[in-house]
Amino acid sequence: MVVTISEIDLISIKQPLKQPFKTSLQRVEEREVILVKVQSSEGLAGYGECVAFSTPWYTEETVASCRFVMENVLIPLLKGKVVERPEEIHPLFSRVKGNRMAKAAIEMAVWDLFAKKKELPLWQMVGGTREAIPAGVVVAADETEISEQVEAVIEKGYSRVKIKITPTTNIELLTGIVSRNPDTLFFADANGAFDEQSFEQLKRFDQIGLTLIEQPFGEQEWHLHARAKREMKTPICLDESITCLEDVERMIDEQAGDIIVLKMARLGGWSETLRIVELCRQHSVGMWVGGMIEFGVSKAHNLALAALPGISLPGDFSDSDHFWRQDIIEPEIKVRNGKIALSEKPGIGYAVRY
Ligand code: OSB
Ligand code: MG
Repeated sequence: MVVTISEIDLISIKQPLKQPFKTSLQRVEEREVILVKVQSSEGLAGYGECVAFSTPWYTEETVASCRFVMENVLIPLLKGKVVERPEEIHPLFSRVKGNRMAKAAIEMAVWDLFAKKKELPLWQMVGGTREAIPAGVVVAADETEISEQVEAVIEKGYSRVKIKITPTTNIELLTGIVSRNPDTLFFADANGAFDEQSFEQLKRFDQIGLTLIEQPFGEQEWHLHARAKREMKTPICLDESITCLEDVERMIDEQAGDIIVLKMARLGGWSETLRIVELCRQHSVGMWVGGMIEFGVSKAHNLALAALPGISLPGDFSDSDHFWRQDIIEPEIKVRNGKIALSEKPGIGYAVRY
């Protein structure tokens, strides 16, 4: 199978969120992403979505840095190339240092393009076996709003709810929420808000019955994560710390965590992510697919990833209308009975409108 890459377009997408996304790191009210459209000489189009934020509060890359690197470095490397397998993009881009989010957006568009060329749903092309993906939602609100928002999402059918925590989170409030909802899985995400001084505060979360605690410490705090894994019974899950295969190897070697969050954007795209999934399967490391407050193109790639065997926990998969008045895909993503059905159409399986 041969694909000649003829056109690569970058399209800016900007929308206000329906309600502010509040974490200890940042308050997000408006979201800007770059939609990537890669076309082949025969007129097929593959899509990726660059999910860096406008400022470097979550990862080092930004919308502006990604646009610069894509326009000036990555697109010139790829344009006009004859590609036989989507796996060729990762080594082609490896001469460029870092900039994984920029690379991922283009690389993922090429994977979509190949799936369309093969007339296969992307989830089938990568070896997915599941037909419906369990949904999960994030409540990122002020403490006064959390109880009400959790009840509202459970009412909507979500059976996995992620709550943002800090060293000053009201434990009694959280304990009440978890114990009132015994059929719901609760994840707690700290986005690195704890440190050595607040270690004892973290331990208070061990008694609540959480499914996992996500990224309690900073991304390079391997020792503290290993200490948390030793001293606590709640599984420790790494998100920000995991940027490549070597980070996962380190987590395993240093026993610094039990579970990882897969974010293809941060990992540089499909190739690296599939290597990581394989490694985690071999070492029985739990995995789930994380969100980035993204639009439907990124979500569609993530749904395809979540279809793989070994992705053991529900990811950040909410309805299109959770964040957006209007998503950029058709049909929009809809949670039914706590699950999202995978599309049977080729590629990411959704039409893109922008
Ligand atoms: O830490 O998981 C995170 C959103 C933006 C940046 C970081 C994170 C998040 C989320 C996922 O919590 C929200 C979602 O897209 O469903
Ligand atoms: Mg996280």
